[in-house]
Amino acid sequence: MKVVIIIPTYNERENIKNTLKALEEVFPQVEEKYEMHILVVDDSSPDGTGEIVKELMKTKNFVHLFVNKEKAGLGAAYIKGMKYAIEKLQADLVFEFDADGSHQPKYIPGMLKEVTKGADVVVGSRYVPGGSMPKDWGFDRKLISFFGNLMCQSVLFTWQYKDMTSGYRVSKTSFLKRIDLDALLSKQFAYKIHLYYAFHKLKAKIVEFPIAFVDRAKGKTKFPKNNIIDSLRVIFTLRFRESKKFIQVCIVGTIGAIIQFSIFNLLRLKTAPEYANVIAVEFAVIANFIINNLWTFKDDKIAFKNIKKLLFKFFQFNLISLGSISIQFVVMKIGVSVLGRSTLLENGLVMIGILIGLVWNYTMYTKLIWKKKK
Ligand SMILES: Nc1nc2c(ncn2[C@@H]2O[C@H](COP(=O)(O)OP(=O)(O)OP(=O)(O)O)[C@@H](O)[C@H]2O)c(=O)[nH]1
Ligand SMILES: [Mg+2]
Repeated sequence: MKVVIIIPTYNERENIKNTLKALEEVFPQVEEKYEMHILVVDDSSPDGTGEIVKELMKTKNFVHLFVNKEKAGLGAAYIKGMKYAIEKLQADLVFEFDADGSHQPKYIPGMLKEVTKGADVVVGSRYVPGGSMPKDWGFDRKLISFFGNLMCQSVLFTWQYKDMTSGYRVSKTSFLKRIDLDALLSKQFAYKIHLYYAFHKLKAKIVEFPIAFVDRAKGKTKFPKNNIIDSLRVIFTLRFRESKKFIQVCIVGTIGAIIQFSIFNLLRLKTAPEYANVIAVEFAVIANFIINNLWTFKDDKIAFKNIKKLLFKFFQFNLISLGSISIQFVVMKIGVSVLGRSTLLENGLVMIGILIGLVWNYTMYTKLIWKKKK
């Protein structure tokens, strides 16, 4: 199996030689089935990092170089490197690995062993037992890292992962090929968060492997100042994408309620109010079904031509709506009998009923009516 260690560089003249040497030294400890290669992605570093790599390539045929014309960001460099590793080097696995000495090569054999045991992605983690942060890092940088991870976990609901902002990772290219790398939301550091989430969505087996992250050996940081804002943008955009359908279902529900009120008021003077309301409810249900079909779930739309299927789904939709009404009935019944009666309380119970009803509707719509085709 071919393993390509991707190393992005920008002005790492003082580090690159040592980094490549240290990597080469651990290669003999790697299981024999892994064929190790290194790909440096250099953004035409003015300090001549690329020239040093070219010199080394004369004697080391496992070292490769990809040169970018200009500095385009950490994410951009890794994405280019991944594509090159997949298309030109036919890599089965790629490492994301920094040039500055922060990522210690001694973990590579262990991380690959996890792949042998069945992992699709192995993340070098600072927040699992055995992992650690640089001792000489200031309180502020540690705090930023800690809260960055906390934000990822709480906004994306990914509590099972402890270090979503780690830069040290090995992943199977079979998974990378299924991800649109050009569509990752950031070309900076935050691409890491998006990529981690993309692996999670693909149900990749992700293992966090404890690492001691150490401070950069030499040279200056390239960590851009807008990184925090950029990472927050990525996290919240991912969350919004996930919640989009739920928000749409809420909007459609509100439209339904407006329709129900309007029809009810049109009919109530001509018919008994209980009948007027039943007719009004059914109008709202029909409208909700049509709008959800054309808008919320347009990707999984039930074709209007397919009358039999449409009628069947509409029948199911009615049952689901009935379920929602029943939930609201039960909430009110139990609420009042346990807590007693008052205007505020009963309105609160209506609110709770609506919320539970919404979750019920959303779940049934996605799992039953507009189930994703595999
Ligand atoms: N090709 C390329 N490499 C980059 C770019 N930005 C950073 N790098 C490299 O990516 C790796 C990580 O960048 P660092 O500056 O170390 O970022 P950091 O690890 O978050 O911060 P420090 O270690 O404190 O400096 C290093 O090997 C950099 O040389 C870029 O725009 N293009
Ligand atoms: Mg670094």
